[in-house]
Amino acid sequence: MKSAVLQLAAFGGLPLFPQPVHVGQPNLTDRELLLSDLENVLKSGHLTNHGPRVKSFEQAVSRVCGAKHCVAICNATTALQIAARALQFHGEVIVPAFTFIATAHAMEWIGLTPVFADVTEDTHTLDPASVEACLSPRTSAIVPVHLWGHVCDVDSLARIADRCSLKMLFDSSHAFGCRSGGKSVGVFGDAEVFSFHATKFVHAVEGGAIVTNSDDLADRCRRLRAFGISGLTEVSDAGINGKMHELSAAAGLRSIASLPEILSANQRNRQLYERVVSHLNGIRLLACPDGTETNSQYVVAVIDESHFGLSRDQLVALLRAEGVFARSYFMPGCHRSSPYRDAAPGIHQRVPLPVTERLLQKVLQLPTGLATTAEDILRIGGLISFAHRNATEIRRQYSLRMGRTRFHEADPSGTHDSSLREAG
Ligand code: T4K
Repeated sequence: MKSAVLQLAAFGGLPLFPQPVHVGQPNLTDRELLLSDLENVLKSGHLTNHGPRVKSFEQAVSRVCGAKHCVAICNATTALQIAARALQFHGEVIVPAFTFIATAHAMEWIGLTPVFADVTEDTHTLDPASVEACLSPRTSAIVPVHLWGHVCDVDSLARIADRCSLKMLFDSSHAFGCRSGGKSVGVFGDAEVFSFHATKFVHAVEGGAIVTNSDDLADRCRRLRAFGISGLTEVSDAGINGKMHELSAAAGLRSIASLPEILSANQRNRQLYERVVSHLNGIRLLACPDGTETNSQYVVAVIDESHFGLSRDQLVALLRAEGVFARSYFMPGCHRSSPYRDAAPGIHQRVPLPVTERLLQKVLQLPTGLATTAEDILRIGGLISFAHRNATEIRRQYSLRMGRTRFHEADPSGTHDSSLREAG
């Protein structure tokens, strides 16, 4: 552990983690079993197009969600597009400004107009009052996001959707295995979309799924994911190729089988982080909303610079130099990203987004998952604590270097100054 500020890697010392630790390191279990599953797929000769593993994967996802249908898709971005098409979204779609850019881009890419609503400070999920303020005669749908695996205020959003006859499609990319009011994520709204990307809680290397209780909607999604083909010689829709392949499904099945193990590692990590930072002024971990259960796949810290002594960006830069690749999702914010920031005023943003603006400056994510050990967390906690105790001197060293900081040589961001810019 460091005993002097000049031992920090940012100022020339050796990194505490020569082997970097990342947010989003894939959860991998039972490597031998996975390899033998993949080998069996190859031996079978059935590599894609509605094979047996995809069907088993769909059944396994439906079981976890307690939902009638799962339509496996190649990734969540395409799944959002297929579901939005199947639900006949048109005109404007209300999405949170504080989310990964894919939520908005998925809508924009199919000719819809994302309109950005604000989120609440306590949950980081859509603020129903801000959704109300975004409504217009052109609004056809709401796409809330269960950000960080924290379930949205589903009931309030459903009341708005019912009253205004709007469709509701949840972007549940972060929320596989989460629950609210005794129900699993997957049964809310018209449909929910999951991501099974390698960085997710449970993953299929790349993958996504649309989950719904509607027979009609599931049929439409199945058709749209495979070119709109509805029979041997019949094409009934302008579909796309959104199929998941058998190797992905086999990896996804293996990952779902390990869900309890991954969940308990995430919960243990979350508790350990709480222990190592809870006594520090100016940093707190975001808590799961009351009445909900989270998969804890993200450990989200909120920095109050005036009490912590360093800004979020200064702390992230310091951690990264040490080989702790904390993230500052979702800088710079969807509304500040192209093409939305370049559009005429009032197209994508017609309400103030004060909470999103604040969160963009003070939220960071810390490594967790199976690859993060208890020892890692104790050392990361020690670093954060050291940074807090020595904040004045660290700020002085930063200003002497005028924002130039030494980064870990394996820094994947390639960002070599302390004002980190991350689109996610
Ligand atoms: N909606 C929401 C709310 C989402 O968060 C996402 C995706 C989507 C929709 C769309 O889902 P997909 O179409 O992808 O299924 C990552 C993921 O690529 C992205 O899936 C995820 N959200 C987003 C929050 O995080 P980046 O730009 O941060 O990826 P990258 O490559 O920087 O990876 C993050 C970290 O993970 C790296 O620092 C290293 C580690 N990593 C990553 C990969 C891919 C590994 O250790 N190994 C790996 O193989 O977007």
